Amino acid sequence: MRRRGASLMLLPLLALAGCGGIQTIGGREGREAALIDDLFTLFCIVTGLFFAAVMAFLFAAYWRRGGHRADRMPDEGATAPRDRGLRIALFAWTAAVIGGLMGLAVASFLTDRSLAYSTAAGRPVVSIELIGNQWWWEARYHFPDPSQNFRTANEIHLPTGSAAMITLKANDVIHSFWVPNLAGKQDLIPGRVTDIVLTPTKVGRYRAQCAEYCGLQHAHMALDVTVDTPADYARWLAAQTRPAAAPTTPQAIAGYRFFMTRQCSACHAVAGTPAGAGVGPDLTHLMSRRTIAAGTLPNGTGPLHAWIADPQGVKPGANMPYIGLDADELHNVVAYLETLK
Ligand code: HEC
Ligand SMILES: [Cu+2]
Repeated sequence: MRRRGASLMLLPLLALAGCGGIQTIGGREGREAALIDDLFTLFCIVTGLFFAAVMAFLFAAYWRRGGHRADRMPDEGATAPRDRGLRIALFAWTAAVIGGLMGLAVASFLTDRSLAYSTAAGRPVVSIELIGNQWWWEARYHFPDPSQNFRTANEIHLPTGSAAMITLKANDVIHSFWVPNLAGKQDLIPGRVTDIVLTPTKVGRYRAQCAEYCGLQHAHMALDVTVDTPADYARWLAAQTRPAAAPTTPQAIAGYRFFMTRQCSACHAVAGTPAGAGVGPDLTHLMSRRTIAAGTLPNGTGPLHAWIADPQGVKPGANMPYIGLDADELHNVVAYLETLK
């Protein structure tokens, strides 16, 4: 029994172990997340106080009745003089409950206004169209000068201190965009356009997860979110806007030929080449991403071989088919992909 008690006491610690890190509720690395976190704290304090008061009254009543001697009937004559005090206490309690609930309602309303304010007045500097697909994310960066627009996949970069307007669309089924460290959730609904504003305040790397069950590989639909200083962000933008450099080694050139003449270019785009399809992720700057297949594998030579040799083995059900390259073709294609810096 002592042992059981000790392990029970460890439970809350275990629950707390989930706090902190790149994907955590209660994170305060964005203006919106901090607003929601403040509201949550207020709710915990107010409801906690009421809970404590109810428990205190309960124990006081039990104690006054004489504890376990519940069979002792109350003496009606003896309690009568206390009625007045009891009535006042009941009125006070009712007033406190109404006041508490109204306070929480007003606080929720103000937080909501504040979140909406960031949409209206934040004058978003960054404009991203994020499209949910089974089971990967397409990101389209939009600029006042459309010649600077570019696409990437399964990752976004944001600068600190600016509001980013994320426009959300779904290509197939409902998905949900959720970077808990930065803001609340927003659904992506086929045929509708929704949006959410993120105003990151702290440089770092965060993980977004599709938060609406969307089929077989729902759990492997992550988005890598990097918050940069404005200078780093500008550097990243400049690199992303450039088209892909032409391959130079014989192996990479052979891989390029395979890519452009076989199935790959029917589904993928590489800016600056004839490949312009949008069925799968844009690969123009594939090697600048930390993961492939929406967070399923880390990016690198080995995982790329594994993925292209057998995408269905890595992510069963994914919309990239088994192609059946021979060993040379596989090495060549990966050599080409590795030039896409
Ligand atoms: C029928 C369409 C289709 C074909 C053909 C296809 N792909 Fe894909 N590819 C996809 C889809 C869809 C994904 C995203 C899968 C996911 O993450 O669920 C993908 C993902 C990838 C990724 C990971 C990209 C990232 O950022 O996560 C790479 C690399 C890739 N494909 C390379 C290739 C190569 C090389 C070929 C040719 C040998 C090829 N693909 C053929 C549809 C296709
Ligand atoms: Cu999804």
